Amino acid sequence: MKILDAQYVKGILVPERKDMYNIPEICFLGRSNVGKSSMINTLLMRKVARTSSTPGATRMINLYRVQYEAKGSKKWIMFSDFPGFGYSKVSKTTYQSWEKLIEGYVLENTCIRRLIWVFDIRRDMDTLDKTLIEWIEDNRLDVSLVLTKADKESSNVVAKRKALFSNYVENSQIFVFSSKDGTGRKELLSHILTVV
Ligand SMILES: Nc1nc2c(ncn2[C@@H]2O[C@H](COP(=O)(O)OP(=O)(O)OP(=O)(O)O)[C@@H](O)[C@H]2O)c(=O)[nH]1
Ligand SMILES: [Mg+2]
Repeated sequence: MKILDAQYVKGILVPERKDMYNIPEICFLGRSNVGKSSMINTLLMRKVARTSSTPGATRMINLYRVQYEAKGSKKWIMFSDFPGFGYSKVSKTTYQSWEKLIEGYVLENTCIRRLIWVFDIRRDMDTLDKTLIEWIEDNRLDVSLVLTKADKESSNVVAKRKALFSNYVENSQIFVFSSKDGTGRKELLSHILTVV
């Protein structure tokens, strides 16, 4: 998969008609500050998404239209960067509005091909994550897990963490990634290509 172009389309703050672009879409979701926006930039090899060391950087669902070349033909795909959840400094009202936004967006959008659920490889799942697993299973959504910030752990620990996470989710593929050194970039892009 060769990325030819990537453009910011818009930020979505309130639920609206979701299928207006009518191209396959991949959503990046997960806890605040895990590295969702960085992952998009690394995958696209362009700094299109805003990142920050302070949690709560992404405050809307930001859409990026991506043109790529595969098997000699040019195609379009949408990457959507979600606000992170579980960040305590965001007010309860704001957080609830994000939850509603994300839930409505995901459940009503027929273009979504896969959720990419991004984890910090060093963190364990907690009750909030487990609630999300239930929601994903109840709604029969297709999800793949990506353990990012792998550069922060030794390869031994990375392998152990990957094995541990495979216990939490059945029927989901797990990938290891680093936005810092590009680990797993090719694998994740190829995976995305197989699901669109
Ligand atoms: N070492 C390392 N740092 C990373 C990696 N990915 C992201 N970071 C750092 O983690 C911080 C958060 O990254 P973001 O990409 O903004 O995270 P996010 O999940 O989009 O955060 P929110 O939008 O606030 O939910 C930044 O300081 C990044 O530089 C990685 O793979 N390795
Ligand atoms: Mg972000």
